[in-house]
Amino acid sequence: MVEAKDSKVSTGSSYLELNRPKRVSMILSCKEKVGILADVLGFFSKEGLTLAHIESRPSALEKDQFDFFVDVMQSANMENMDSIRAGLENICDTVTIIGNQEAADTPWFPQKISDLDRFATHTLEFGKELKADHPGFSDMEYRKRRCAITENATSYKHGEKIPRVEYTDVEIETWGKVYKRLTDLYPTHACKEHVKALPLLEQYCGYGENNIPQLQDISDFLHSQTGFRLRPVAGLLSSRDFLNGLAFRVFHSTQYVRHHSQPFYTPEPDVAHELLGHVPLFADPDFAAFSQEIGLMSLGVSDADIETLATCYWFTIEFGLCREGDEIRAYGAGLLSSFGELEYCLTDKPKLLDFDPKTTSLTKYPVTEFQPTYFVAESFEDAKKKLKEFGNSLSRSFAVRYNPYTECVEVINSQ
Ligand code: HBI
Ligand code: NLE
Ligand code: FE
Repeated sequence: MVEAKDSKVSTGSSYLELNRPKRVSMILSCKEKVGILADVLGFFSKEGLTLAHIESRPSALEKDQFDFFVDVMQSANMENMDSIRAGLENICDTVTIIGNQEAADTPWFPQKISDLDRFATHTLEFGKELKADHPGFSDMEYRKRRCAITENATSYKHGEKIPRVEYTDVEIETWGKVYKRLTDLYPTHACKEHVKALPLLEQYCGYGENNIPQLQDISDFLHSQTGFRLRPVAGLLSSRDFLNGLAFRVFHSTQYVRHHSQPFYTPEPDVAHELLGHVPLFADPDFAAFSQEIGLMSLGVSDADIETLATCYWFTIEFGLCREGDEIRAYGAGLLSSFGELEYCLTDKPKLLDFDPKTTSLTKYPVTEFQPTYFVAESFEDAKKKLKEFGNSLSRSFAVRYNPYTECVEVINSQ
């Protein structure tokens, strides 16, 4: 297991290791089958690839399956990695290329759930993108109230109860308007997982037009359904911190309410966005797994890869559409919390494309207005599969897996 230091992850490489020829590591997961090792070795030989190391271990994840850890010497024959991967996929069940040994400059990442406490004071100033007349910017009384609420978040530590907020009449009225308009739209616009979860949230967590539910009650409920938990956050986190939290099935949630003058749309997350947009979906097992997958992929990757994953996050968890029989429905939280955009997204105004991480991750998007383009997923299961495959192309010199018993991330490499 790799030991995390403050800013870098030590990969334990010695001077000699750093100077040895470059290698590419992979994990080949296979079902027990006579002759499979010979098939794998035959493939490398046919491709003219030299192995520097091979070992097999029983898979920690799948029964009756085992993993070959292979280090291949870097050579000209490795130029077409896609065809090498495809060839290996004909032989093995899953192929994870865990990057080359050069990528030693791994940014720090949380390895245990309480490491998330370090993000508490890292929030970014949102405002650059906001017009100066945005009410969340210029209404001083509103800003003061928000500061009072966000104090809960900056001092919060993992394992504590999330402090309850006593909301004002104005805040409850704003929430009520949003709640009413959205719940009218959900039966025709929201995906089935959302429609299924809302009555449970009304029953167990105090969801309703006249009550703003409390984060702790929701966190307890989600934990009982999918293991997801909420953590209060003072505002926007960096994409890296925010995505890293998802690896632990932790969702950072704001607790303040949007400005009363614009209930139909706000560019910033607020409690209505988190509780009506995100929370119902985290109660669904497939969606929870999909979200955690993006989180796990974000641990220790380069800034460029974080951008790529943040874009995938944006077009799925935040603004995703999905197919349901002949219909298209919204599952993205940014849509499910804005009655303006929820109506708009299913008109013929925006452009709809099929979700495909490769193209999706290259698409630019505005953050303070309705989206011009949405991506449509076949299902959460399918989106997860596509994303996982795509994740193999990101540069990282190790793989990770989450251990739910210890609530720790385990680092897997060939050492
Ligand atoms: N921070 N608190 C918070 N809430 C979000 O929804 C959020 C964030 N930081 C980044 C982010 N969302 C995304 O847009 C992606 O960059 C991951
Ligand atoms: N536009 C959304 C809303 O109005 O609820 C919030 C999006 C946050 C990224
Ligand atoms: Fe969001």
